[in-house]
Amino acid sequence: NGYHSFVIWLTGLSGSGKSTIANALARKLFDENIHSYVLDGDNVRHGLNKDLGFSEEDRNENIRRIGEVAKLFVDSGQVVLTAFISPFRKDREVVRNLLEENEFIEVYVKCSLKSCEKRDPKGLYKKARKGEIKQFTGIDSPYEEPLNPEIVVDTEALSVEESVEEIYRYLKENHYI
Ligand code: GGZ
Repeated sequence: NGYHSFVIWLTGLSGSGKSTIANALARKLFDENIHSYVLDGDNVRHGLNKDLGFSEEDRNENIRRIGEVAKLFVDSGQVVLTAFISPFRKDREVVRNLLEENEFIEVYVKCSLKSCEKRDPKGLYKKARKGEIKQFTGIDSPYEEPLNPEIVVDTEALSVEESVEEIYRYLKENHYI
């Protein structure tokens, strides 16, 4: 293949659109003959990281392991798309530092707490507000916005397709693909 592999690291609140965008981007890349793999809560938190919860320590370890896995993917020549809240700046920096400078593309999937809470696709915010889920990001656990992400997609303003297009354009313009 004619490209070097890389990690697209999506970060943002629950309900911001990370997994949806990652999966739509994977489909678009596939259509361009670029094979990628999406890592998200569904395939990581139920398997490799099923021993971890949502305390700050466990989130640190969750992201550390995902970073190591992403690095293995890159070493094997795969493009990897990750969709985790990854709320702590220092954890995202740890992953960035594991990889080469041009291998880590941080995408802030930006959506206000208010809108995420309004979307509430799984009813988790409602449960968190009632105290049925503790340490929920945005409610009683922090989210640290990226200060210098490669890309910001504002999912309150953009459709899924438009967000995907933004990321795709970045990849083209910067000769990743
Ligand atoms: C945040 C939680 C929590 C708590 C369960 N806080 O919207 P979802 O449901 O499908 O995605 C969320 C997912 C977050 O897991 P991550 O591995 O991405 O988190 S982190 O990067 O912070 O380690 C949400 C669900 O798990 N979920 N409890 N307390 N999200």
